Amino acid sequence: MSISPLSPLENIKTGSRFLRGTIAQELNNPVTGAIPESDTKLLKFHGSYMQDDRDIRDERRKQKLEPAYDFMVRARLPGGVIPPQQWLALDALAQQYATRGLRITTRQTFQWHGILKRNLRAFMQGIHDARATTIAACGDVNRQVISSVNPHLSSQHALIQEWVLRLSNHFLPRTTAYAEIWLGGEQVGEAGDEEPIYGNNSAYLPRKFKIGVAIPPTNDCDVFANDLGLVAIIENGALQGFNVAVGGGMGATAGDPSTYPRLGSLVGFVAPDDLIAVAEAVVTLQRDHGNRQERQHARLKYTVDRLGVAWFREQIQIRSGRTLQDARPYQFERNGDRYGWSRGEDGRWHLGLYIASGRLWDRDGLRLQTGMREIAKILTGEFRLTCNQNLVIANVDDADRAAIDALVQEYGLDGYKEQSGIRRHHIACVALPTCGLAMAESERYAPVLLPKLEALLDKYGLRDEPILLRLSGCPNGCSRPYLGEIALVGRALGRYDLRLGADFVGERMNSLYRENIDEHEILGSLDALFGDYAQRRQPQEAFGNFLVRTGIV
Ligand code: SRM
Ligand code: SF4
Repeated sequence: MSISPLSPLENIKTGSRFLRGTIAQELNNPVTGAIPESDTKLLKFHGSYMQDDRDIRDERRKQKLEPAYDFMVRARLPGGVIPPQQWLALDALAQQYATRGLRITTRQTFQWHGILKRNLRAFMQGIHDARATTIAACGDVNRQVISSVNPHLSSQHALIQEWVLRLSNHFLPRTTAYAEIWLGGEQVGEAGDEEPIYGNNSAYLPRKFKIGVAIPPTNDCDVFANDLGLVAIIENGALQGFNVAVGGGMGATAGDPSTYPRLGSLVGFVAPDDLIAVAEAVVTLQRDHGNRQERQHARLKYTVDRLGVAWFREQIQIRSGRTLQDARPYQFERNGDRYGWSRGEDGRWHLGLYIASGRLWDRDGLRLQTGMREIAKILTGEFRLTCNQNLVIANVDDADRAAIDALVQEYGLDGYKEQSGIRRHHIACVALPTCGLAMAESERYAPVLLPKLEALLDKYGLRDEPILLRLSGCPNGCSRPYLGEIALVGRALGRYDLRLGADFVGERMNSLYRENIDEHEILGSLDALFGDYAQRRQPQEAFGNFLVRTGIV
């Protein structure tokens, strides 16, 4: 029997001397704005992607110029918590080095776009000085751990954030390459490096790995879209532990039916004290059994499907030395974010703000980035980014609310007050012009599409109806489109798959309704369906549930 060769990236990793490659030398090469391809793969583990401006790619090719290379950087901000001083520092970096403001991602952290190679080191040093990091924000490792933000009300939320931090820290790579390359760390080389979790051959994981923690009744982080999903079980106001789900993931490759989105499978319940051991068992099982030959089949979801959920459950117990109890009952009531002011158990206040596709910049007559800076200057609490690309100004003293409200209004951050239900519940991935994988517009299409959808909803008196809309520029699924009640998944410029019928709580995926259609057909299909929904829906019935109950999807 012939054994398939390892994917080329496996060799790049194992030959990288714990993620060094030749990144340090190539940053100093003034001849090109790029770095070699093998280094671009390793750079991801350091939290950065090489990109080029796709709007001007053809023009530069005609002029025989190299593409307009620059770098996207993603921070690691577990649970999306940002103290005001840190906000100011991260914002200052955006002003000095980035071209597109601050971008809140669907995994509640910041991305910066457009950083030039010659500035990359100073940028990373700036992130470090702001007491943040970018290590393992991307790459074949455990990435940013996400968690529920809404409502940020109880002492249990604060406790769960401590677990988020513990998980995040536990799975950080231990390589000293990051300090060496970016922070002027001692050039000690890899001799002393060890990776107790990821393996001492520098192979790290077969593919990216994601952990999410949801706090019922809100599934605002789409917990079942994560490789390891944890549902916090709180009884009588106290955290009992976590239900554990394995094998979630959204990505699919266009035209390859052997790839698919999958929701995590519940395998049991674990008490807090056993959480790290169980999580480590899941990560190392994937390290040892994940597919290292074909990257399109390398995520944990394929490992779980190949070896079976029962086998995987058993192996978690053997490896961790812990017994998984039966999953505990819980109920999700909603997805999406809560906007406006809410009051926590301790009497402090939280203000949820809507940020269109997470982009905070001063443009088109808006001064969102400046407004947030002014708020950061007076805030005594902290900021929390949400997994729906929005943010919460959290832990605000009663006495400070009026000043914050005034700034929110002055800088046009009060959009949440008037938005339609579908706008308040939409997510759009970045896509063009920065994403190298985009096949269609997404973030830039949202402001064009939304008014047209709103006009249709108005026709049927559905403007305030909360409907989960997800736009993605390709099937990779960065906006978790397979969990949208309505989703558009880009296939080519101006053409999308229309998917319909997920539930409102992130527990049922949608189905393909029309393939590869243009805007005219999208609006035509939805016009008819909205009309039907307005007429035949049951009281309180969500759009996705209506479509499934009536057999439309
Ligand atoms: Fe993503 C790749 C943006 C969340 C699945 N994602 C990319 C890249 C880096 C493109 C690339 O590889 O060259 C995109 C950079 C665009 C840009 O210009 O900034 C990109 N992904 C994003 C963000 C910024 C979307 C957003 O609009 O907010 C999100 C950043 C998250 C973060 O802060 O860590 C983002 N990506 C997601 C999610 C959602 C989630 O995790 O909850 C998914 C689906 C869940 C999952 O992982 O299964 C997701 N991104 C992918 C995939 C498909 C993975 C797969 O298993 O097939 C790719 C492509 C890949 O890995 O090969 C990808
Ligand atoms: Fe890029 Fe596709 Fe992700 Fe959108 S879904 S950001 S187009 S990789």
